[in-house]
Order: sequence, then C-alpha cells, then structure tokens
Amino acid sequence: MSYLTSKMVTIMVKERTFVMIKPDAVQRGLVGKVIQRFEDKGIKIVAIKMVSVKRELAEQHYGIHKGKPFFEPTVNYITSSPVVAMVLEGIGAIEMVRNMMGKTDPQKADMGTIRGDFGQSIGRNIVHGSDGPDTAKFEINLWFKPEEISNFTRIDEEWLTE
Ligand code: IDP
Ligand code: MG
Repeated sequence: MSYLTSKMVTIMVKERTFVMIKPDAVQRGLVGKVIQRFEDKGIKIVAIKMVSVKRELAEQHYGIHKGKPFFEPTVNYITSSPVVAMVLEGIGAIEMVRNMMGKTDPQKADMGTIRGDFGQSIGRNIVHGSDGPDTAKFEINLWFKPEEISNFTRIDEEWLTE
C-alpha cells in the first residue's frame, strides 16, 4: 500500500544545500574541523568562499525571522566577522546536514553533532544549514552565482551507494 511504501522506501535523491560556517567558528579556528565532518560523510563541496557579510545580505538571509527578538542580534553576529559559505551536495543532503549540525541551541544539541561538540550558546552556534528544499534553493541563489558552483563527480561517489 502506498502509505506503507512511503515509509519503507529510502528515496535516493541527490540534493544541494547551503551551509555557512559562522563567525565564531572561523574565529575559533574550527573551519577545517567542520568541513572535515561533511567530507568524511561523503558529502561533496560544490562551492565555497569566505564572505564578509553585508547587513543587507544578512537581513535577507534571516528575513523569515524579522520581528523576532533574536533577529537584530543574529544579523549583528553574522556581520561581525567573515563566514565561510558553501554549497554541499549529496543524497538527502539537506536533512543529513541538519542532523549533523544538531539542535539550534548547542546546550541542547546531542554530543556527536557539530553544535553539540563545538558550541555552548544559541547565539554562537557554529554553523547554518538550509532547513528544507525551498530554503536551500533560496539560500543558494542568494549567496552564489551559478558560475561559482562546480558540477563534477567525486571519484569516491560510486562507493557511497550500492
Ligand atoms: P537554525 O539555525 O537551527 O535553523 P533558527 O530558529 O532558524 O535556527 O534561527 C536562526 C539563527 O538565529 C540560529 O541559528 C541562531 O544563530 C539565531 N537564534 C535563534 N534563536 C535564538 C535565540 O533564542 N537567541 C539567540 N540567537 C538565536
Ligand atoms: Mg533556520
């Protein structure tokens, strides 16, 4: 039955997601460690750059949170020092990256997740990852021009799936 099938079948869809290594992680020298986790998982970097984020970009990126008490502090945080912006690609990459990041508040994030292992406070939580397919599309377009994204096959890709 279709409703059972939808729960039993793992859908193998290649996705792209936007990931940002936030200013605290750059300042604390964690860029390599955070990227290493994604590479170790078999997730492919298809675009990467360091960005000193302008206020306008930060406000667009966090536009959905406008009016919330943490909006201004978060915009200030993201514009305070450079970030590393990336497009990552892999099967089910959007949810996989969110799971690898852990809960928004590093105090509540499980150990073994990036936020759980490297962070202490919700206002300094190391990393951002798109929260769904529509957000991923919006954020990739916001941060990257099409020509900044590379289409290529990594040599280990055929060993990631059966
Ligand atoms: P997410 O990054 O896990 O998707 P969101 O709820 O979308 O979490 O919040 C966006 C970002 O805003 C967080 O990653 C964090 O940097 C900041 N933020 C969210 N809630 C708070 C808060 O209560 N205090 C301070 N900063 C917050
Ligand atoms: Mg979010």
